[in-house]
Amino acid sequence: MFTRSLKLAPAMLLMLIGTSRGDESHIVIKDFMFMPMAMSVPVGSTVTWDNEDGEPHTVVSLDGAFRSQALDEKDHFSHQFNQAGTFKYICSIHPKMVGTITVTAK
Ligand SMILES: [Cu+2]
Repeated sequence: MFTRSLKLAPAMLLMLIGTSRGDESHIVIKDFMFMPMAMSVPVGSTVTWDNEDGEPHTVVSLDGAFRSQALDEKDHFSHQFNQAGTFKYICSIHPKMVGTITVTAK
């Protein structure tokens, strides 16, 4: 029994790290794409978009929940999601760039 709990300890530690990282998620903008295009986060999470592209992009929610300024290369934009739901967004400069954030109740 004792040996088994020792083996479980590292796995539990990884789970704790995974949980704390879950409160802040990153989406990379590169090659005219949001990566990942679809992301699911728990209520209260902050999502940060990092523009790693050599082009300006924006992050604009279709229902008006959030809207960034034009992000130059290395700029970023964050939004905290305090309501459950599905939030579709686009880059207003390149409307073919689309993404979805699904916010799940805790
Ligand atoms: Cu764009």
